[in-house]
Amino acid sequence: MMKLVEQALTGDRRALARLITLVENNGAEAHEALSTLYPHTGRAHIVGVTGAPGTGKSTLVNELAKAYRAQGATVGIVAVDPTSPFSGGALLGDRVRMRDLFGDPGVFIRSMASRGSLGGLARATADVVQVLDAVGYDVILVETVGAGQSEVEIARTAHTTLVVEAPGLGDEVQALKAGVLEIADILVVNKADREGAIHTVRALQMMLDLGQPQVTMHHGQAMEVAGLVGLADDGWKPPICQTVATSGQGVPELMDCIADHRAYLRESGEWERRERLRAAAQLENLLRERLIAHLLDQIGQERLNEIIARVVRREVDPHSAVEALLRQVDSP
Ligand SMILES: Nc1nc2c(ncn2[C@@H]2O[C@H](COP(=O)(O)OP(=O)(O)O)[C@@H](O)[C@H]2O)c(=O)[nH]1
Ligand SMILES: [Mg+2]
Repeated sequence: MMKLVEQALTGDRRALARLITLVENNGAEAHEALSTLYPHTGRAHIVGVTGAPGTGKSTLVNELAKAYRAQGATVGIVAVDPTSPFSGGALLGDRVRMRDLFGDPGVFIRSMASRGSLGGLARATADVVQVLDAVGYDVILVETVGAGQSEVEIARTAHTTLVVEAPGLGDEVQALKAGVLEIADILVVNKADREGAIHTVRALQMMLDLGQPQVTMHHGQAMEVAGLVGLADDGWKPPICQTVATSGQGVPELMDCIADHRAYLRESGEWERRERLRAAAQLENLLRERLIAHLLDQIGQERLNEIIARVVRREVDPHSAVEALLRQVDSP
């Protein structure tokens, strides 16, 4: 295993792929590998790309990757979208389009297998991003499908989050409904070649103007752990970029926005704040996973089933049931 880590650190792609599989599976060896890799992390710019299915996220990620390559940067891609072309759900046309990336040694693409639990997926995604960061990818693009809380969870892995919208998907602003707008650092109206794109831009603009105080407050995921780190005096207003991912139009401007955001993060101290948030969220996630496993282990399935049945029979309420279970176990 340590050999695998060494090989991956020297740029061996096959070793890297095997290492990532190991890390995804989350055993004792995975933890050892991650702890060896950890001192090498912290250099990559992690960019989340989220939005409703069909808005063009994968196409855009593909274009961004090509543009970064043209600048000489290496790119890691993590696709958490099960319908992503990167994860095998592609139409033939998409596959053909992705081929230019697949042959490039400066690009590494990984799609995440679906996990049992949301927490498991967030954990695995964070770990895989960490591996790619450690082995030296300059930019890591993380594609997630925008559907609410799960994106907020996974977006915490990113320094910069793009929320992608597209006109003509039935709703004017899909992310609004899913509640992912507040995590946007940059809003992208893709499919700008389509009719109605300007309406989507206007709707978003209005949202930003109306909701500025709230957007400012949550943007950067500050709400959930406000007690820990405090709210940033946030000087960033999410720009709205229009793109045509299929032709690459607007991608250079989007790249500029991403670079501006990175510079802003660095200059404002927001980079460190987000690193802190990220570490806090990751620790919380891991603690939760471990504590629950530990508790369930001590309580035992039989006792748990018994108390569930009593709750169902209204012999005990859920709060008291938890009290009773916790009284029964040692603290870890
Ligand atoms: N007209 C147009 N179609 C696009 C654009 N970007 C992506 N598409 C198409 O939209 C469909 C969904 O794209 P995809 O990248 O898979 O979306 P995802 O589900 O958000 O990852 C594909 O058929 C793309 O070719 C665009 O800018 N304009
Ligand atoms: Mg996709």
